[in-house]
Amino acid sequence: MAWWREARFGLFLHWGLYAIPAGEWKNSKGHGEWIRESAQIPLEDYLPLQQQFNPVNFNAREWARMARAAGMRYVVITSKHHDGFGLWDSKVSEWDVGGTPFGRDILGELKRACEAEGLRFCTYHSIMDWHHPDYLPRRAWESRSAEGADFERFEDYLHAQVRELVENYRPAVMWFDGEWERTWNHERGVELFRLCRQAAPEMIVNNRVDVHRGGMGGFNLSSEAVGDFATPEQEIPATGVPGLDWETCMTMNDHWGYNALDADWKSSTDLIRKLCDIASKGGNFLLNVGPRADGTFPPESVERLAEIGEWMKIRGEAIHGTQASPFENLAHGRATVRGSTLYLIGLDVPWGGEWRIPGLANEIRSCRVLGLEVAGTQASVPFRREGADVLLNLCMVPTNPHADVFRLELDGPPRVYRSPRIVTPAPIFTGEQRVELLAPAPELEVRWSIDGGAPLRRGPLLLRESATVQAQCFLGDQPVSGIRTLSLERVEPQPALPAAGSSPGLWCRIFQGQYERVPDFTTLAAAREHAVQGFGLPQGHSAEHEVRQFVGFLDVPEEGIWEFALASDDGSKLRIDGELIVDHDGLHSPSEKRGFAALARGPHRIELGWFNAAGGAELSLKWRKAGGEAFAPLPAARLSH
Ligand code: H79
Repeated sequence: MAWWREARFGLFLHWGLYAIPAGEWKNSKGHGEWIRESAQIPLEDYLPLQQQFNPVNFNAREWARMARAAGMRYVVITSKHHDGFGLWDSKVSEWDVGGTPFGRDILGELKRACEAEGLRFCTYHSIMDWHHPDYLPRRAWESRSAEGADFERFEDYLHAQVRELVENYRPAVMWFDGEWERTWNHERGVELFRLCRQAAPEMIVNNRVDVHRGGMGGFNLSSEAVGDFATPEQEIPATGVPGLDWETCMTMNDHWGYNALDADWKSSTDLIRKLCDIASKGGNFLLNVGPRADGTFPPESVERLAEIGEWMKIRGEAIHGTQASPFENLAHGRATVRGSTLYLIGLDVPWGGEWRIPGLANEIRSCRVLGLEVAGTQASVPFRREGADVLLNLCMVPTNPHADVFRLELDGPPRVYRSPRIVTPAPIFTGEQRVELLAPAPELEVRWSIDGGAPLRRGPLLLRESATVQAQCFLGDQPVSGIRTLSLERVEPQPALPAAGSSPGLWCRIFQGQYERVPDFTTLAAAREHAVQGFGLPQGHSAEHEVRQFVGFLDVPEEGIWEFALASDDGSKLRIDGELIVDHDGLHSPSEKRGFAALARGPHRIELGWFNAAGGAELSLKWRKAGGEAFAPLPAARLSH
């Protein structure tokens, strides 16, 4: 991963037959690379595009030069998108550029151009394939019958194409997508991942090779998931995840494939700031261009790449090879680090005033603005200290309309005073609760308050009532960190019921219907109902448009706070004694939510609602004593109805 982490910035290319209609089909507009699906184009109407594909102005060297000049370090091109069309002449397919009037090896030309420009060449390869006769499921609106289709045969084809790509082009990254349909599963993902590792051990593979990527957020939810990096799409995560590699992919306007009418372009400033934001969180930015049918980039994309490049030429050192910001809370900008160099990237800094950098323990050897030279030497920025904070004096005028970068040379890697951690087993408690206050560095002392005043009290904290705890780190008598706040609520345990059910297991009611939320069961008639052993779905269950309600009693073995982990695809809701404990409602791919309940020893009413709109189906409920070790399924012996 070393080169990939260093690179930080890459070019995504969505190019294929869909560039020809350029977003319009008959009287409908607003399409992109999904046009076959979004305009519901039967295969026979889409096939003729192959004979129209003739991008005579395609010049791979120009593309690679533009990427290089923008400060990008790698290029990911669609070897095959969901329409199944290949940008190389595949031995196992006729549905590729080999069968077009153009006939040239697009991937090969781009690969050589990338090498000439010092860029890594990478491929995007869709698992979902709307062209291959063996791919399943068929679109609902397709006229082609699914009879005789054999997904395993499709899988062989997929493997053969991936092997070909590796043999012919040795991509540095294999970027899979289209993995969310019910035919794809973890086992198939693992097999494809292994094939990639064997064929090219150095090749990086994204997490969409496997299922469970957690929707557009893109982070894996299962510890068994394979894949080398997470793939948030069209979004930047709120924070980075230490130790986890990730890459945000994003469009410059609102389409990946070329759409001639899409004028909703992000400004260069916006794109540059997004790159800074991503780098400050330790991620990569894969920025998309959808080339036109003639083989050229849209002028708006060309212009943006050039403007980003202008900025990167002088300030790229704050992006390439850097690591995430050490700050918890830096107002007015972003930060990145390389060794003992700290980059502060101003986004809305108080020009003419001072920029407060919170809790920086290092000695600062120098502070300069990149690109600001006075009489041939880099201009120094005056600064002063106030307690543990550093105040940069912004007496100069900005040098750049997008973002100015301040480079601070420190006496070593940045040491930043972060606020203390407030640790309790749960946000609720019964009786009394000891609260742990952990300092992030040994030389710091934590002080606290529970009355809304300044955190001045020292020593252990024992709560007997609900309170909002505030905690701050002190160095000697100096407060040096931000204040951490956590509200803790004292609750009475929910009393147990006089009796549990008389039969073992739960009562499960099954409903049919198209829902986007867990429905109100009181007004619904069940299609079927029967007793089940516990919460979950039957083995291999994949019914779509289905709703289930589980009702019964849970016999709680000891009084206290219990934590419940509810995993589902799609939404689910857990109620205990009528109270909503976990709200995991709405359309989503497999993910988990947790909640707490204060329960007395003995039986409690438990109710779980779940629905699946379409695609994969999943449901599991686990629990543990708050602060306890591992989650475990609710024991069948404790369930009744
Ligand atoms: O290639 C570009 C798009 O064509 C493709 N990915 C980028 C890189 C793309 N395909 N689909 N989408 C984007 C949106 C699809 C979203 C969903 Fe889902 C698929 C919603 C439900 C199934 C994402 C995956 C959220 C849950 C599973």
